[in-house]
Amino acid sequence: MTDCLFCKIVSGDVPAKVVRESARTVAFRDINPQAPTHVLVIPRDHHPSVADLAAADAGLLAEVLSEAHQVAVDEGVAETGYRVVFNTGPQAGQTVFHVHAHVLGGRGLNWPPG
Ligand code: DGP
Repeated sequence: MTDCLFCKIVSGDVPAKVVRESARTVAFRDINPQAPTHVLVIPRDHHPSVADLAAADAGLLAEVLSEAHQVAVDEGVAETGYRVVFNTGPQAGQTVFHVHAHVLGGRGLNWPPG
């Protein structure tokens, strides 16, 4: 999609601090980190939300989750604990409508989230 911020990160038109890539996914640091580790994992293909991705390509969703875990391993937070979050829809705080998994770690994380 020409009008999508994260599609522009995939294409390289918008710069990002990429930490990990696969044939079908890209992982990059969040511009406004909420924890010492805050990385976003996205599919290269455009899907607006995790619900859309689950319906269109469950295998790609599984790959996004696998990459999220590998990010946690690479960042050294897999042992202590980390959180994977898909904000889905405006009331949940989704602001970018290209599905992304937030990988958060490196500090204690409260529950329930705000
Ligand atoms: P969400 O609110 O769940 O849709 O998360 C969107 C995230 O995207 C938010 O944590 C901030 C991040 N973000 C927004 N614009 C940019 C950008 O241009 N670059 C990077 N790296 N992250 C961005």
